[in-house]
Amino acid sequence: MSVEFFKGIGKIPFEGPASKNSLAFRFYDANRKVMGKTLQDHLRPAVAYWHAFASPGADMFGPGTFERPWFDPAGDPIKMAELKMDAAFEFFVKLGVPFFCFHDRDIAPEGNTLAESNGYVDRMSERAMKKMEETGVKLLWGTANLFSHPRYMSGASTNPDPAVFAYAAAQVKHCLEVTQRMGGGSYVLWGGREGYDTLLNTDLKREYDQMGRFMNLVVEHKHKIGFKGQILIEPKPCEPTKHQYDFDTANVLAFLQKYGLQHEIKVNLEANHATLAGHSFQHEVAFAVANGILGSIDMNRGDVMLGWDTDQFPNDVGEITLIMLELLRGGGFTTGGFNFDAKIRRQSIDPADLFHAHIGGMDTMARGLINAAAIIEDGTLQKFVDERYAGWNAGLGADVLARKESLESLAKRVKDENINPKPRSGRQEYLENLINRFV
Ligand code: XUL
Ligand code: CO
Repeated sequence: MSVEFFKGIGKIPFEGPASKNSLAFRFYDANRKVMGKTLQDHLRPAVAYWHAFASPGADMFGPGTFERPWFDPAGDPIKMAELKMDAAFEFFVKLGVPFFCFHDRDIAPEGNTLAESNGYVDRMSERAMKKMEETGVKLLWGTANLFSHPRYMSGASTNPDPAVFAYAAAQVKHCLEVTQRMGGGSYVLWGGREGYDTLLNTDLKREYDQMGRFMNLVVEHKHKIGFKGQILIEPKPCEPTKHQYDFDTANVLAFLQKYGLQHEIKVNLEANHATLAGHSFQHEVAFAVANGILGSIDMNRGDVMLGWDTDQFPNDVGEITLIMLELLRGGGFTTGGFNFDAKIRRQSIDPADLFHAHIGGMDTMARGLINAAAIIEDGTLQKFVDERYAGWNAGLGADVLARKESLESLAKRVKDENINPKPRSGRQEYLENLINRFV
């Protein structure tokens, strides 16, 4: 029996909207059915091991503020990793969350050689698998940390030194295999340092080609070992580098097409990465859905007054309603889900703060999903959009799409059929009011 870390906190119940209990769900009723599927199956929420358990609460001006027994600097690194894992699974079970996500370096310490590090990861993943079996908690996705160690300071696959490329390849090979053993639904590649700080020392073309080669190697290995999960790239425009190559979904799509990977790799979007790229979160989800490459979503939010990746828990029901609308229109998740890539604030030092953060996030997502389903069931919004584009379904519009027209024939039709279009209102304010009826 492991030591209880979250003392005094039991299993988080669902108590309904009227509840004033801060340690209860008000909207996330896991088994409630919405459009034929339970909330849990729609949302597939996951806890991010790194923010919740590996991060000490440090920022660039000061050290960690979170007192966790596994941060004891005098402790044996493996014992500390075990303690951390016990607390993590205690948290997953008490929260009632079906999934978690991890980096190799979150669950196990780094050794002196890659072989030693891999050994630690194997040992800790075996412990995790036992706990997964006991608790029923599953792995949404795994990923390798290719950005913390100084060897990766100039990038992993995009490093000027091919030895770093090789090291990263070996690390990903192992983490992909561990993710497969653990039954992970996806494998994520976030290009944390795949970019540049200055073009003065950077051969951009070479680096892009290196990354294309790397991703092809990952996909080849996935097929070789028979991993059935989805490979995902996580776009982010900057931070830690000045410019990251996987800038946004449009950029990643172009990259995938250039290197022949458009049918192999999808995206893991993140709310705060979308806003850092100058897009709304909704734009990124809509763009990924429209292009058939939405894989999974890292759920968080930024702060409109701050220009960096604050990774806060979502709490804006209006915004999340629109995200859920795009998701439902796209048919929902298959192997993906909503991973809370979000951290509690540096001042949130009580273990209960971790519960409040996730409860709030899950409630916000549940409300958003219920609202979005009501908007879809109401049908007014879709009817408006359908009518707006109805001209493309038959006649002139259909002829253009069927390649029956040229510039010449269109010029002739405009003249012969007396075509003289009249502007029609986009009715933005009416539609905004319509949405607010459901929020
Ligand atoms: C960093 C970030 C990462 C990835 C996984 O901004 O989002 O945590 O999700 O490496
Ligand atoms: Co992320």
